[in-house]
Amino acid sequence: MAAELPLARQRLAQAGRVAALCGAGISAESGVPTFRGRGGLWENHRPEDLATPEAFSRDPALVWRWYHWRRELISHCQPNPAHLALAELERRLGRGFTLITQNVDGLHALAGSREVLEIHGSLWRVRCLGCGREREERRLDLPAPPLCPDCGGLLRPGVVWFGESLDGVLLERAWRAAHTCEAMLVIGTSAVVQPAASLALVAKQAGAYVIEVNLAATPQSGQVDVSLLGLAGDILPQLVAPS
Ligand code: BJW
Ligand code: ZN
Repeated sequence: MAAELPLARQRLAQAGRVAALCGAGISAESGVPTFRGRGGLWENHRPEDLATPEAFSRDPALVWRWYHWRRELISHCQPNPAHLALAELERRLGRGFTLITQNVDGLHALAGSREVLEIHGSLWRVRCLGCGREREERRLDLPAPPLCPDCGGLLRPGVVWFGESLDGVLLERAWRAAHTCEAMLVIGTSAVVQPAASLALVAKQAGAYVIEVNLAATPQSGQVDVSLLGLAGDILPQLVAPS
Protein backbone atom coordinates (compact mmCIF):
# COMPACT_ATOMS: atom_id res chain seq x y z
CA MET A 1 0.00 0.00 0.00
CA ALA A 2 1.35 3.43 -0.94
CA ALA A 3 2.44 5.38 2.16
CA GLU A 4 0.02 8.23 1.33
CA LEU A 5 -3.01 5.98 0.93
CA PRO A 6 -4.24 5.97 4.55
CA LEU A 7 -4.33 9.79 4.69
CA ALA A 8 -6.11 9.98 1.33
CA ARG A 9 -8.64 7.41 2.53
CA GLN A 10 -9.26 9.41 5.70
CA ARG A 11 -9.75 12.68 3.78
CA LEU A 12 -12.16 10.93 1.42
CA ALA A 13 -14.12 9.41 4.31
CA GLN A 14 -14.46 12.84 5.95
CA ALA A 15 -15.83 14.52 2.82
CA GLY A 16 -19.59 14.94 2.52
CA ARG A 17 -19.37 16.03 -1.11
CA VAL A 18 -17.15 14.02 -3.43
CA ALA A 19 -16.64 14.20 -7.19
CA ALA A 20 -14.80 11.67 -9.33
CA LEU A 21 -13.33 12.49 -12.74
CA CYS A 22 -12.53 9.36 -14.74
CA GLY A 23 -10.55 8.63 -17.87
CA ALA A 24 -9.79 5.62 -20.01
CA GLY A 25 -7.34 4.17 -17.47
CA ILE A 26 -10.16 3.13 -15.14
CA SER A 27 -11.44 0.75 -17.82
CA ALA A 28 -8.01 -0.56 -18.88
CA GLU A 29 -8.19 -3.50 -16.46
CA SER A 30 -11.55 -4.40 -18.00
CA GLY A 31 -9.79 -4.83 -21.35
CA VAL A 32 -10.82 -1.50 -22.91
CA PRO A 33 -7.89 0.12 -24.77
CA THR A 34 -6.81 3.57 -23.60
CA PHE A 35 -6.08 6.35 -26.13
CA ARG A 36 -2.52 7.42 -25.42
CA GLY A 37 0.60 5.48 -24.53
CA ARG A 38 1.73 1.96 -25.38
CA GLY A 39 -1.07 -0.17 -26.83
CA GLY A 40 -3.36 2.89 -26.91
CA LEU A 41 -5.84 3.56 -29.70
CA TRP A 42 -3.76 6.44 -31.06
CA GLU A 43 -0.73 4.18 -31.53
CA ASN A 44 -2.12 2.89 -34.83
CA HIS A 45 -4.55 5.68 -35.74
CA ARG A 46 -4.21 9.42 -35.97
CA PRO A 47 -6.96 11.13 -33.92
CA GLU A 48 -7.64 13.58 -36.74
CA ASP A 49 -8.34 10.65 -39.13
CA LEU A 50 -11.05 9.17 -36.89
CA ALA A 51 -12.21 11.39 -34.04
CA THR A 52 -13.08 14.69 -35.70
CA PRO A 53 -16.18 15.92 -37.55
CA GLU A 54 -13.95 16.49 -40.61
CA ALA A 55 -12.88 12.83 -40.62
CA PHE A 56 -16.51 11.75 -40.46
CA SER A 57 -17.51 14.04 -43.36
CA ARG A 58 -14.57 12.72 -45.39
CA ASP A 59 -15.21 9.01 -44.85
CA PRO A 60 -18.15 8.03 -42.60
CA ALA A 61 -17.74 4.33 -43.42
CA LEU A 62 -14.11 4.30 -42.23
CA VAL A 63 -15.01 6.10 -39.00
CA TRP A 64 -17.96 3.78 -38.40
CA ARG A 65 -15.83 0.67 -38.96
CA TRP A 66 -13.52 1.88 -36.16
CA TYR A 67 -16.49 2.51 -33.85
CA HIS A 68 -18.04 -0.89 -34.72
CA TRP A 69 -14.75 -2.55 -33.80
CA ARG A 70 -14.67 -0.75 -30.46
CA ARG A 71 -18.36 -1.44 -29.70
CA GLU A 72 -17.84 -5.14 -30.40
CA LEU A 73 -14.70 -5.27 -28.22
CA ILE A 74 -16.35 -3.42 -25.32
CA SER A 75 -19.49 -5.54 -25.52
CA HIS A 76 -17.36 -8.36 -24.05
CA CYS A 77 -15.90 -6.22 -21.23
CA GLN A 78 -17.07 -6.17 -17.64
CA PRO A 79 -16.65 -3.49 -14.96
CA ASN A 80 -13.65 -3.96 -12.67
CA PRO A 81 -13.20 -3.28 -8.91
CA ALA A 82 -12.51 0.41 -9.57
CA HIS A 83 -15.89 0.91 -11.27
CA LEU A 84 -17.54 -1.06 -8.45
CA ALA A 85 -15.86 1.09 -5.79
CA LEU A 86 -17.31 4.25 -7.38
CA ALA A 87 -20.78 2.71 -7.48
CA GLU A 88 -20.37 1.95 -3.77
CA LEU A 89 -19.38 5.58 -3.08
CA GLU A 90 -22.55 6.77 -4.79
CA ARG A 91 -24.66 4.41 -2.66
CA ARG A 92 -22.97 5.77 0.46
CA LEU A 93 -23.07 9.51 -0.36
CA GLY A 94 -26.19 9.70 -2.51
CA ARG A 95 -26.49 13.12 -4.09
CA GLY A 96 -23.29 14.18 -2.35
CA PHE A 97 -21.41 12.18 -4.98
CA THR A 98 -20.98 13.15 -8.63
CA LEU A 99 -19.40 10.83 -11.17
CA ILE A 100 -17.94 12.66 -14.15
CA THR A 101 -16.54 10.39 -16.83
CA GLN A 102 -14.74 11.03 -20.09
CA ASN A 103 -15.37 7.40 -20.97
CA VAL A 104 -17.82 6.37 -23.64
CA ASP A 105 -17.83 2.64 -22.79
CA GLY A 106 -20.85 2.47 -20.45
CA LEU A 107 -19.03 0.38 -17.82
CA HIS A 108 -19.95 2.70 -14.91
CA ALA A 109 -23.64 1.98 -15.42
CA LEU A 110 -22.94 -1.75 -15.68
CA ALA A 111 -21.14 -1.50 -12.32
CA GLY A 112 -24.27 -0.03 -10.74
CA SER A 113 -23.56 3.71 -10.90
CA ARG A 114 -26.89 5.46 -11.46
CA GLU A 115 -26.01 9.10 -12.16
CA VAL A 116 -23.12 9.34 -14.60
CA LEU A 117 -22.14 12.56 -16.37
CA GLU A 118 -20.78 11.16 -19.65
CA ILE A 119 -19.19 14.40 -20.80
CA HIS A 120 -17.69 12.85 -23.98
CA GLY A 121 -20.92 11.01 -24.84
CA SER A 122 -21.45 7.30 -25.29
CA LEU A 123 -20.52 4.61 -27.80
CA TRP A 124 -24.01 3.22 -27.23
CA ARG A 125 -25.82 6.29 -28.55
CA VAL A 126 -26.27 7.50 -32.12
CA ARG A 127 -27.40 10.87 -33.48
CA CYS A 128 -28.99 11.61 -36.85
CA LEU A 129 -27.39 14.32 -38.95
CA GLY A 130 -30.71 14.70 -40.79
CA CYS A 131 -33.41 15.07 -38.13
CA GLY A 132 -31.12 15.53 -35.11
CA ARG A 133 -32.75 12.74 -33.04
CA GLU A 134 -30.43 11.01 -30.60
CA ARG A 135 -31.15 7.59 -29.17
CA GLU A 136 -29.62 4.52 -27.59
CA GLU A 137 -28.38 1.90 -30.10
CA ARG A 138 -26.80 -1.30 -28.78
CA ARG A 139 -27.06 -3.55 -31.85
CA LEU A 140 -23.67 -4.72 -33.06
CA ASP A 141 -24.72 -5.66 -36.59
CA LEU A 142 -25.28 -2.14 -37.91
CA PRO A 143 -24.04 -1.29 -41.41
CA ALA A 144 -21.18 1.18 -41.88
CA PRO A 145 -22.52 3.82 -42.01
CA PRO A 146 -25.97 3.21 -40.48
CA LEU A 147 -28.95 5.31 -41.59
CA CYS A 148 -31.74 6.86 -39.52
CA PRO A 149 -34.90 4.72 -39.34
CA ASP A 150 -37.00 7.93 -39.11
CA CYS A 151 -35.65 10.10 -41.91
CA GLY A 152 -33.00 8.06 -43.76
CA GLY A 153 -30.27 10.53 -42.73
CA LEU A 154 -26.73 9.58 -41.81
CA LEU A 155 -26.25 8.45 -38.21
CA ARG A 156 -23.12 9.36 -36.30
CA PRO A 157 -21.75 8.01 -33.02
CA GLY A 158 -23.08 9.90 -29.98
CA VAL A 159 -19.62 10.93 -28.82
CA VAL A 160 -17.76 14.25 -28.63
CA TRP A 161 -14.99 14.61 -31.18
CA PHE A 162 -12.06 17.04 -31.14
CA GLY A 163 -13.16 20.55 -31.99
CA GLU A 164 -16.76 19.91 -30.86
CA SER A 165 -18.36 21.51 -27.84
CA LEU A 166 -19.35 19.38 -24.89
CA ASP A 167 -23.02 19.37 -23.86
CA GLY A 168 -23.49 22.64 -21.99
CA VAL A 169 -25.85 21.23 -19.34
CA LEU A 170 -23.54 18.31 -18.51
CA LEU A 171 -20.49 20.53 -18.43
CA GLU A 172 -22.22 22.99 -16.11
CA ARG A 173 -23.18 20.16 -13.74
CA ALA A 174 -19.62 18.79 -13.85
CA TRP A 175 -18.15 22.23 -13.20
CA ARG A 176 -20.53 22.82 -10.28
CA ALA A 177 -19.62 19.44 -8.75
CA ALA A 178 -15.92 20.22 -9.13
CA HIS A 179 -16.38 23.64 -7.61
CA THR A 180 -18.37 22.48 -4.59
CA CYS A 181 -16.83 19.11 -3.69
CA GLU A 182 -14.65 18.65 -0.61
CA ALA A 183 -12.67 15.81 -2.20
CA MET A 184 -12.09 14.89 -5.82
CA LEU A 185 -10.81 11.60 -7.23
CA VAL A 186 -9.05 11.92 -10.60
CA ILE A 187 -8.71 8.42 -11.96
CA GLY A 188 -6.89 7.06 -15.02
CA THR A 189 -6.74 10.17 -17.16
CA SER A 190 -3.72 11.62 -18.92
CA ALA A 191 -5.18 15.05 -18.06
CA VAL A 192 -4.40 16.57 -21.45
CA VAL A 193 -7.83 16.89 -23.07
CA GLN A 194 -9.71 20.09 -22.34
CA PRO A 195 -12.04 21.15 -20.86
CA ALA A 196 -12.24 17.88 -18.84
CA ALA A 197 -8.70 18.17 -17.49
CA SER A 198 -9.34 21.60 -16.01
CA LEU A 199 -12.09 20.23 -13.72
CA ALA A 200 -9.45 18.82 -11.36
CA LEU A 201 -7.86 22.25 -11.09
CA VAL A 202 -11.25 23.90 -10.56
CA ALA A 203 -11.74 21.57 -7.59
CA LYS A 204 -8.25 22.23 -6.24
CA GLN A 205 -8.60 26.01 -6.55
CA ALA A 206 -11.97 25.86 -4.78
CA GLY A 207 -10.32 24.12 -1.81
CA ALA A 208 -11.03 20.44 -2.43
CA TYR A 209 -8.58 17.70 -1.48
CA VAL A 210 -7.62 16.23 -4.86
CA ILE A 211 -6.50 12.60 -5.10
CA GLU A 212 -5.02 11.41 -8.40
CA VAL A 213 -4.92 7.67 -9.15
CA ASN A 214 -2.85 6.71 -12.18
CA LEU A 215 -0.25 4.20 -13.32
CA ALA A 216 2.13 7.06 -14.06
CA ALA A 217 2.61 10.75 -13.26
CA THR A 218 0.59 13.23 -15.36
CA PRO A 219 1.04 16.95 -16.07
CA GLN A 220 -1.26 17.57 -13.07
CA SER A 221 0.55 15.37 -10.54
CA GLY A 222 2.46 18.31 -9.09
CA GLN A 223 -0.74 20.32 -8.55
CA VAL A 224 -2.90 17.73 -6.77
CA ASP A 225 -2.77 16.93 -3.04
CA VAL A 226 -1.73 13.32 -3.51
CA SER A 227 -0.84 11.21 -6.51
CA LEU A 228 -1.29 7.48 -5.91
CA LEU A 229 0.63 5.46 -8.50
CA GLY A 230 -0.74 2.04 -9.35
CA LEU A 231 -3.67 0.17 -10.83
CA ALA A 232 -7.04 1.84 -10.32
CA GLY A 233 -8.54 -1.61 -9.69
CA ASP A 234 -6.15 -2.11 -6.74
CA ILE A 235 -6.23 1.40 -5.28
CA LEU A 236 -9.91 2.40 -5.54
CA PRO A 237 -11.28 -0.44 -3.39
CA GLN A 238 -8.70 0.41 -0.70
CA LEU A 239 -9.52 4.12 -0.85
CA VAL A 240 -13.24 3.54 -0.58
CA ALA A 241 -13.16 0.73 2.01
CA PRO A 242 -14.82 1.78 5.29
CA SER A 243 -12.13 2.44 7.93
C1 BJW B 1 -4.25 3.76 -15.64
C2 BJW B 1 -4.43 2.42 -15.85
C3 BJW B 1 -4.84 1.69 -14.74
C4 BJW B 1 -3.82 3.20 -17.70
N1 BJW B 1 -5.05 2.30 -13.58
N2 BJW B 1 -4.45 4.35 -14.49
C5 BJW B 1 -7.33 24.33 -24.55
C6 BJW B 1 -5.98 24.18 -24.87
C7 BJW B 1 -5.58 23.36 -25.93
C8 BJW B 1 -6.52 22.67 -26.70
C9 BJW B 1 -7.84 22.81 -26.38
C10 BJW B 1 -8.23 23.63 -25.34
N3 BJW B 1 -9.59 23.57 -25.23
C11 BJW B 1 -10.04 22.72 -26.20
C12 BJW B 1 -9.00 22.27 -26.90
C13 BJW B 1 -9.05 21.33 -28.04
C14 BJW B 1 -9.24 19.90 -27.61
C15 BJW B 1 -8.08 19.45 -26.72
O1 BJW B 1 -8.18 19.32 -25.51
N4 BJW B 1 -6.94 19.19 -27.32
C16 BJW B 1 -5.74 18.76 -26.58
C17 BJW B 1 -5.53 17.25 -26.74
C18 BJW B 1 -4.58 19.53 -27.08
N5 BJW B 1 -10.51 19.70 -26.93
C19 BJW B 1 -11.65 19.62 -27.62
O2 BJW B 1 -11.65 19.71 -28.84
C20 BJW B 1 -12.93 19.43 -26.83
N6 BJW B 1 -13.89 20.38 -27.26
C21 BJW B 1 -13.89 21.66 -26.87
O3 BJW B 1 -13.17 22.08 -26.01
O4 BJW B 1 -14.81 22.46 -27.55
C22 BJW B 1 -14.62 23.87 -27.52
C23 BJW B 1 -13.35 24.21 -28.31
C24 BJW B 1 -13.11 23.60 -29.52
C25 BJW B 1 -11.92 23.88 -30.23
C26 BJW B 1 -11.00 24.76 -29.70
C27 BJW B 1 -11.26 25.37 -28.48
C28 BJW B 1 -12.45 25.08 -27.78
C29 BJW B 1 -13.51 18.07 -27.11
C30 BJW B 1 -12.65 16.96 -26.63
C31 BJW B 1 -13.26 15.62 -27.05
C32 BJW B 1 -12.36 14.45 -26.74
N7 BJW B 1 -12.83 13.30 -27.42
C33 BJW B 1 -12.17 12.02 -27.21
C34 BJW B 1 -12.81 10.98 -28.13
C35 BJW B 1 -14.21 10.59 -27.61
C36 BJW B 1 -14.90 9.69 -28.58
C37 BJW B 1 -14.25 8.33 -28.71
O5 BJW B 1 -13.99 7.64 -27.71
O6 BJW B 1 -14.03 7.94 -29.83
O7 BJW B 1 -12.31 11.64 -25.83
S1 BJW B 1 -10.40 12.09 -27.43
C38 BJW B 1 -10.03 10.96 -26.14
O8 BJW B 1 -9.25 11.66 -25.11
C39 BJW B 1 -11.37 10.59 -25.49
C40 BJW B 1 -11.04 10.63 -24.02
O9 BJW B 1 -12.20 10.80 -23.26
C41 BJW B 1 -10.06 11.79 -23.94
C42 BJW B 1 -9.20 11.77 -22.71
O10 BJW B 1 -8.36 10.67 -22.68
P1 BJW B 1 -8.14 9.90 -21.28
O11 BJW B 1 -9.40 9.36 -20.80
O12 BJW B 1 -7.39 10.77 -20.38
O13 BJW B 1 -7.28 8.62 -21.77
P2 BJW B 1 -5.70 8.52 -22.08
O14 BJW B 1 -5.51 7.32 -22.92
O15 BJW B 1 -5.16 9.79 -22.59
O16 BJW B 1 -5.02 8.30 -20.66
C43 BJW B 1 -5.21 7.11 -19.91
C44 BJW B 1 -4.52 7.30 -18.58
O17 BJW B 1 -4.81 6.19 -17.77
C45 BJW B 1 -2.99 7.40 -18.68
O18 BJW B 1 -2.56 8.51 -17.89
C46 BJW B 1 -2.49 6.09 -18.07
O19 BJW B 1 -1.27 6.23 -17.36
C47 BJW B 1 -3.63 5.74 -17.14
N8 BJW B 1 -3.83 4.32 -16.91
N9 BJW B 1 -4.11 2.13 -17.19
C48 BJW B 1 -4.82 3.65 -13.52
N10 BJW B 1 -5.04 0.33 -14.86
ZN1 ZN C 1 -33.14 11.12 -38.75
